[in-house]
Amino acid sequence: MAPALDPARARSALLQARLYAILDASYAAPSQWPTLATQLAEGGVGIFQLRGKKLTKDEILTSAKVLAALLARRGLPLILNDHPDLVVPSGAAGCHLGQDDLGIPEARRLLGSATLLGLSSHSPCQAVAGQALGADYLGFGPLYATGTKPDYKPIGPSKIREIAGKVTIPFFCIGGLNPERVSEAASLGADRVCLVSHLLLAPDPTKAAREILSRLGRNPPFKDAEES
Ligand code: 3NM
Repeated sequence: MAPALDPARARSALLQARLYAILDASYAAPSQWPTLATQLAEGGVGIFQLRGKKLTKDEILTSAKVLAALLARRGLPLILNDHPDLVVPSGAAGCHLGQDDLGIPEARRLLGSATLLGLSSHSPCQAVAGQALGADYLGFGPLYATGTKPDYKPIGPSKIREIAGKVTIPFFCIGGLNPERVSEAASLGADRVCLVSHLLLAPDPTKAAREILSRLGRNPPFKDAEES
């Protein structure tokens, strides 16, 4: 197995990342993931997640090994959606857990302090709780209705102001984002976003990633924006 990304490097990449892409099997077959990951990394995506809700463990492990090694060469972390048991065998940098998955403290006990643990949060209250439990980063959404996670009620972009004032770990706004909505989210204090369908279905993924990053601009965090 190719050497995994050094944990300190993975953590520093997380802190620098402003655009998070999820390689989701609902939009792109696993055979397309290496090409997509390369194109998106060229466009400035700073962290990736592998999400294959209908894939078998073996299929996830096989794809994760390839992606983790490909991304490690660029100094970028791969996070697995769920499957904490596959983090070490695949060489991934961590895993992303939902509110109903294994808890953050249990995953931490299993994987140790060097592994990146992300948590989906669907309200400012869940975000604060996730930080207190020791998550390294949060997903915050869905901001808007999305066919990628259709059973979740959108929380609306105005909640960004609330979470930005309450959590200090990185949080990635997610759900139904496109360039216009990223501009709106940025104006409300979002400085990190996570996208699935917009990036995976783009005719030119590199260009699409660059455009999203340009929409994030150099907005200061909400606290500073309020002070100025
Ligand atoms: N998690 P798209 S929303 C995977 O709110 C996921 O926790 C969400 O996909 C959350 O960019 C979401 O295609 C789907 O809308 C985001």
